[in-house]
Amino acid sequence: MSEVWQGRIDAEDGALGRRWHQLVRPLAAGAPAGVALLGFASDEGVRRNQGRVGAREGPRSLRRALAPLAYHGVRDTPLYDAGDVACDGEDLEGAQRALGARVEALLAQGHFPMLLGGGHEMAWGSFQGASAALANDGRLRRYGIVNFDAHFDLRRGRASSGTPFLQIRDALAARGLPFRYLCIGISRAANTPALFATARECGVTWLTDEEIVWPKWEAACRAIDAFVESIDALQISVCLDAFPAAATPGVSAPAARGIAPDLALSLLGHLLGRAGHGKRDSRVVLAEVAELAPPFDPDGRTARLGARLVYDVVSPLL
Ligand SMILES: [Mn+2]
Repeated sequence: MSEVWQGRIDAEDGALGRRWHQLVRPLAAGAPAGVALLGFASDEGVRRNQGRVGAREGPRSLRRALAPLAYHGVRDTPLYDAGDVACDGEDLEGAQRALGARVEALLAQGHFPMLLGGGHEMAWGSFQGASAALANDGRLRRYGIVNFDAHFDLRRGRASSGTPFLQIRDALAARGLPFRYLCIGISRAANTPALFATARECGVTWLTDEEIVWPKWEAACRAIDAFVESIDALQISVCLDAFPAAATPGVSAPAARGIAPDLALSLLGHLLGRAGHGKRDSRVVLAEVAELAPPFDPDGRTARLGARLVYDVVSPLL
């Protein structure tokens, strides 16, 4: 862990000159509630989905990009590194169950799980943990997911990085619970009519990449507001392929158009505020940044944007 959490130290500035690498510490049993960074080192789902593999190295790259970021915390909330859940070989289902068990335990201990991916198959693992943690308090009845993604990830068939949200839909349906899913940044060019039909069947709400532009900012915010009003618990998922290839080349399936990083970060901030993130009655249960593939990210720009997304989610809690 220590080799990743390293960087510049502005000793002359004391407590006001600190960076994340100086605050992050390993998560120990019984530690006070805080933010827990948990990696999902897997690209088995991407391999099964016929994408470019490499996401297994994503968590490590995200930590490296987070290490030098300036710390502005005012609440002394602990910031933990909870390590990685890794997918060894082809046992993706086992790794997803293990991720779920870790997430459930973190939530039970009062931590905010901030997940670092890893292929987007991580969303099925994190949901397993969230649903187990929420099953008894009624919030699972009004569980929602906001996913920044060029793709619906609602494929049928063997579990992969393309199927997690249909798996979630099916798991909720098996309990007689509704599926509330808002996708932001859907690309018409990257989803066939069959996939749009599945999204319609599943009652999905989406905004295409053509709708995520500054002149349509208000409409996007209103769509987010309406969605947040319909839920009591929120899983936030960000797939780094939602952005243009020029901004995030280091993903399994780069996008030609994508959504602008500044606009996406502003919408993420709007979503967090609307969901009460950082307040006592926050609806935000966990967040995840998926699909960073370092082998295709030679200058680290994809990791840098992924880290900024993590930073923007975590900072209001610190
Ligand atoms: Mn995805």
